[in-house]
Amino acid sequence: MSNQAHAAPPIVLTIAGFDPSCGAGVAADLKTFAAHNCYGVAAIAALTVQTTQGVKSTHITPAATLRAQLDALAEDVQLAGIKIGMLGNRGNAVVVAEFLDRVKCASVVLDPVVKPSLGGADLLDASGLRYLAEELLRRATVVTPNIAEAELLAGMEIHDAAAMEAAARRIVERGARAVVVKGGHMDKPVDVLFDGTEVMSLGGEHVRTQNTHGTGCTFAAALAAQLACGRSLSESATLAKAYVTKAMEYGFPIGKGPGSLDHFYRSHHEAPPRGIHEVPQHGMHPAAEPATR
Ligand code: PXL
Repeated sequence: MSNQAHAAPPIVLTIAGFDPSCGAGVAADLKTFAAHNCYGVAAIAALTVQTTQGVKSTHITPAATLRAQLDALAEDVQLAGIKIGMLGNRGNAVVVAEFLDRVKCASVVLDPVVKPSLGGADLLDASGLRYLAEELLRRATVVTPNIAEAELLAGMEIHDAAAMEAAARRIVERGARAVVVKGGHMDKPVDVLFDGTEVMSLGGEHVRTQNTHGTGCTFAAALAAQLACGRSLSESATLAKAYVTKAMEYGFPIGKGPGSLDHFYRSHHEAPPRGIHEVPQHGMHPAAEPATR
């Protein structure tokens, strides 16, 4: 056993809900961080009972317990980035705003999760949504609503690309530093990035797949990982969209509802199989190779 110390990868925190089917929420975030060579840590804001077929119930973590998880983590490790997903209620949204004020992390992605896309129990209560819009929005580096969430945050209906841009501008007027309005549910799945100065369209084609569970969480987590690695917002958003698209293309069914993304498509489908292109030089079994980074 080697006792040499390796440098830690960037540590990225997700504050979100747990989905036992592991398609969405904290599990999707941690897989995404790992796929980006980041070390993921997590504070659980809610436990959901859900399958690939939908959210059956939610059990929100008491605010004091969420605060204790966050404070214990921040006291122990240096956070390179934070991704915020399902919070459940206003009490937990307040805990997160106060935490962001204390830790002053440079990269914070806020995914304003309100309803599960498959239907079922709400993931944030009405007063929590108001608090998110008034207080959390302006504490984030970037906020990543889908169309339904952008309609709520901007207070307008969105039916086309022009309305997506108008909503993005309104969300920034209402306090966000930057926003990506995700157009995955539109005829053309183009995302609109607005950073207060420039509007950028992130192009895309529809992936014909049923395996879409957790795409929103995965996009926000990939964005957080890229920002934590020091990339610019536009580059991070472009790379995050490309990652989600590929992970969807390689998705697979795991149950009766929409299937999982393949968060590790790069190693499953794009890396050369070990033993064919890479011959260990030391004569040991490959599993006994010393770790390298
Ligand atoms: O995709 C939104 C989302 C976020 N977080 C959790 C979820 C869901 C959707 O189901 O379950 C825990």
